[in-house]
Amino acid sequence: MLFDEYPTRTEDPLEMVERKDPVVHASNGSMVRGPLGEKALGRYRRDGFLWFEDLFSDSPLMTELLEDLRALERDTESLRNENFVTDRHSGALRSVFGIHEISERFDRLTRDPLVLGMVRQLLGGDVYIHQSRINDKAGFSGGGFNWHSDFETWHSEDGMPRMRAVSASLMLTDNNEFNGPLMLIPGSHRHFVPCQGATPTNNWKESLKDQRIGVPDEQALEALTQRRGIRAPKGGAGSLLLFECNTLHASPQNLSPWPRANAFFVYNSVENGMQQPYGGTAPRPEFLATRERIRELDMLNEGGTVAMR
Ligand code: 6CS
Ligand code: FE
Repeated sequence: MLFDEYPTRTEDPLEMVERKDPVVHASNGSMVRGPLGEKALGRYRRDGFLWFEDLFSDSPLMTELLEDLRALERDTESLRNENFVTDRHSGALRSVFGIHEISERFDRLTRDPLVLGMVRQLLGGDVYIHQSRINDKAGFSGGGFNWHSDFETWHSEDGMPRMRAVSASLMLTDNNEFNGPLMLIPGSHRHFVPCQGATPTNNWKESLKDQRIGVPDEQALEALTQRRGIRAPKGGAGSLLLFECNTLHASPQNLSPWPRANAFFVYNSVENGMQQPYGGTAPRPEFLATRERIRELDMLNEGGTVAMR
C-alpha cells in the first residue's frame, strides 16, 4: 500500500498531525466561482463550517421533505433493510442511508444550484454524492452521536484518499439547545486526530448505532475545544449547514419532547474517489460509501434554487 498520510486505528496511540490538504480547493490552480464571497470562504477556512440560518425556511418543500421522512418512519417493511438503522433502545428510526435514491425530492435537492454551486466552489470542481442520509431523533428518546471526524472513518473504512469532501446538512425540523443539536469544534478540521484501536469486521453495524471505534481521545478533544470552544448552530427547519469532512462533531441525546431530524448530503470531488480502505478492512456497502455508482452532478435549474420554488 502507498504511504498513508493519515494513519489511524492503530494499536498504540498516535499524536495529532496537521492537515495536509487545502480547506478550499482549486481546480487546476484557480478558484472555482460560485455563490460564496471571500468573507464566507474565509470563515469556512477558519472554522471548517458555514451556517445559513433559515435559508430555505419559507419554502413549501420543507413540509414535503418532512412528509417523506414521516412516511419512512411508518414503513415497517423498510425498517428491516440494512440502510435503515434503528435506535438501540426505542427501536425507532435513527438513520436512513441513501435517501437520494429513495426519495425524488431529496434527489432533486442534491442538484440544487445554490447548494451545488457552493459545494463546487469549496471542492474545486465537479462532485458526486459519496453518502446521503437522514439522522432522526425522536422526542424524549432519540440517541446521540459520539465525537468523530467523518473523514477519519471514510479514510480508514472506505478508502477516501484526501480531505476533499463536504457535508451539506439541511435541518428538517427545528434544531435548538434541547433537542440534540449538532455540535462542532471550530478549527478542528485543520488537524487530523488519529484514533486508537483496530477496526473490527463489519464495524459499521455497531458504529452506526453507537460509535466507539474512531472516537478521538479526551485529551485531544480537550486541547481542541480549549482553543475555540464548541458551537451548536440553532435555527428552524430549512436552515443549512455546510461542514468540512474533517471537522470534529457530535450530538447529544434528545431529551426534549421535540423531534429533531437533519438530512445530510455528502459531496465528494470526482478526483477523490474511493481506494481500498486504508485501515485494511473490507469495503463497506455502497449505501455507506459510493464506489461503483459515481454520477457527476449537474445543476437542476441553473442560477435559481429548487428549494425556493
Ligand atoms: O460511518 C459513517 O459513514 C458515518 N457515521 C457517522 C457517525 N457520521 C458520518 C457518517 O454518516
Ligand atoms: Fe458524522
